[in-house]
Amino acid sequence: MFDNFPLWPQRASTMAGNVDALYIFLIIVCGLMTLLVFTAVIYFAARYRYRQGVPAEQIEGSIPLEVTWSVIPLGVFMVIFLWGAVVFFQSRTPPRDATEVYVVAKQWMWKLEHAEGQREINELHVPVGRDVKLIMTSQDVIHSFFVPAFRMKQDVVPGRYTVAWFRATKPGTYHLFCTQYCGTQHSGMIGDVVVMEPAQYEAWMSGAPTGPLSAAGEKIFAELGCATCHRSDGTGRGPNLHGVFGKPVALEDGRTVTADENYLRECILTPGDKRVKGFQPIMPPFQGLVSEEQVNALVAYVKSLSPSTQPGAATTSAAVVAPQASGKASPKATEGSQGN
Ligand SMILES: [Cu+2]
Repeated sequence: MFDNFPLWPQRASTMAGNVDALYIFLIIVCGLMTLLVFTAVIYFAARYRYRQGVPAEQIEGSIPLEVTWSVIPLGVFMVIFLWGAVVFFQSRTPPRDATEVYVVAKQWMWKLEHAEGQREINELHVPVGRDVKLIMTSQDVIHSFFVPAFRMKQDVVPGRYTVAWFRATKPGTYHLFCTQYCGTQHSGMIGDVVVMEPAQYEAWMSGAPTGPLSAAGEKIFAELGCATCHRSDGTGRGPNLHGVFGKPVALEDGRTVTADENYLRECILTPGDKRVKGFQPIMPPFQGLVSEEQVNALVAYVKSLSPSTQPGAATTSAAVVAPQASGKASPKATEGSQGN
């Protein structure tokens, strides 16, 4: 009956059912309350209407009644709060072993880079049944990554990473929207998320002759001369980056931060802001000198140096140098001439 009149978008991720259940609960609670209020309005309007010759009657308050209509809504609101918090934390906490895709938004397109090296525009291919973590940033204004079938939406903000994740449950092609007004052709900033069977996905993956993103990062790392100071034996003028990702870092100003994607990004672009304790402020800021794609590759490379958080990533990135990196990333500096 409702085949041509769907009330909901397709449910194609593990979060979709949870979000819908909460939403249906909210609709039922709101519906019942509306019914209750209007019934009471009509009943009281009739019961206490003005009647000729009948004097108005003074009605005193009732403590039990007031406690009842305070405690019951409190309980209902606490259920909404707790349920909402659980769904929120689920949707905001990417599983640790998720496949990673870097997203760069710009007016008016989506650029997607798989950690394995594949690059796409306005199309994202993912396997069914695997967790996918999106590490997103924008080249210009605020955009927002919205896949209704996954019940997933996250703003994409210039100057920092935001993170989202999903696990697709049904093969198919789903709409990707930009859902933050971002200029003239905002409505055209759309794309497809293509969910494939694992075997199909493997075939698609092997179709493109590219190396992993971390290998592209390793090449940029060498080209910018980063390796001169960030030595793996710990004797360099910069911190040794092996095993750093995901760990707490003590800063010169006394604070301690976690070395997540955003911290690595900040350290590349504005290294003076959160300088590691015990190191001199000698690293130049790379703000404006490297593209968002290059920053993503560098971050992926540094992450690959911490094998415990990135199972499998370190082995693939160690030796290979991605052939596509030289085209996209074109820093002129040679090793040793810059970046100390
Ligand atoms: Cu946009």
